Amino acid sequence: PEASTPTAVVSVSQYACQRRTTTENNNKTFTDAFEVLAERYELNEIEGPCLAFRRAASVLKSLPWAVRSLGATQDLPCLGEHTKSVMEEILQNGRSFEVERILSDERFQTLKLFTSVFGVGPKTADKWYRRGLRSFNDVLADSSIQLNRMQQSGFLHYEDISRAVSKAEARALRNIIDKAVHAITPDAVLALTGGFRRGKEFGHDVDFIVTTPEPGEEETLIPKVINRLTKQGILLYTEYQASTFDMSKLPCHRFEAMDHFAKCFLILRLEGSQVEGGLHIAEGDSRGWRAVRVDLVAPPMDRYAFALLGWTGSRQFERDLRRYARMERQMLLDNHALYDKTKKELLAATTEKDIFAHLGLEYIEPWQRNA
Ligand code: DCP
Ligand code: MG
Repeated sequence: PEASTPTAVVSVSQYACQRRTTTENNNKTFTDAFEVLAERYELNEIEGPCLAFRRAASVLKSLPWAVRSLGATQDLPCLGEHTKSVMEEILQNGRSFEVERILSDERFQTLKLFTSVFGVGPKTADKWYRRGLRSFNDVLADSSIQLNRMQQSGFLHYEDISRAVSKAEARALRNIIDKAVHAITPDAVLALTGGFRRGKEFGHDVDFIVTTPEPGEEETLIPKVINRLTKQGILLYTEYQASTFDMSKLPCHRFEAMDHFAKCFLILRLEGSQVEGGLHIAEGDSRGWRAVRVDLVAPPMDRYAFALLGWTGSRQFERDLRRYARMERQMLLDNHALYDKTKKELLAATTEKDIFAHLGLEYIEPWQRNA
């Protein structure tokens, strides 16, 4: 027989949008450690190493096998010196001392605690920390701190919002939003997006895209939905942002964290009776309802595919789609549009598949985008 059959080497792309990543993670010990390191750099506003650890975690998440030795990683992209030394430590000791040091660091712990409140970002958290505040009680007892409306509801509903939302709860919310938008416009389109569209069992919120075929009508859709939810008495918090989208200003050249579509950040009251199998709440909680974070985005219909692709995530998948478009295709992609810099034109798309095709990428299903 042949002395040796060459092992099929399927190379792993450096771009998450060329990998298929399901919710099954075979390398959780490594990726959890990388996430802590990335967060530490993020909180210290050191972007390069933060991104490097996020990319490395994303590569390992895409593997259908568990890494058992450093040698097994030699053909993988995006694993640098620092990353490999952390992996080596974990392979040898089952844990990383650097990660443990970060997790026991007072500043890290406090910033993580403060940013876990809805409406509190890294800047505010750091300001509170530098003031000597270390706990929620410290913050709430400090009379010189003026919490904004978002932070007030963040503290008010802290227990509920920091508890994961289940798939059944997401489905119940879909029914509520579906009834609302269709009562307003019978031909409205509603899509569940974010982590739940990727097949996740739990999420920190529930994300929806709503639109209508009538151009311009999508801009009034969210205020009308808000109105209806208010009348139903289930709106606990709302932050509405009107559309600042302007087709003539495309393409946007720099990466923008947020798009310009009309949107709202809500906290809704979800009744247990509406959730199949019941609410995902603490044992002994007998209120019969819980607060849930919901985001609604309303792009115009001709921007729907771009908005859907942009809001489905994951964040790393989105980052790499944009990076791939820019680096490999001389194109600019964001939640609004795809621009071909060579042809100097905007490319049309009615489905996500159209966008992947424009980019010359194989289509990746939503549940394969958990990069
Ligand atoms: N998104 C993005 N950049 C942002 C905010 C959002 O690309 N600054 C996209 C990618 C996210 C999606 O929107 O996947 C929804 O945002 P979420 O924060 O709700 O993230 P997920 O739904 O993916 O996860 P979770 O389960 O935490 O809600
Ligand atoms: Mg989400």
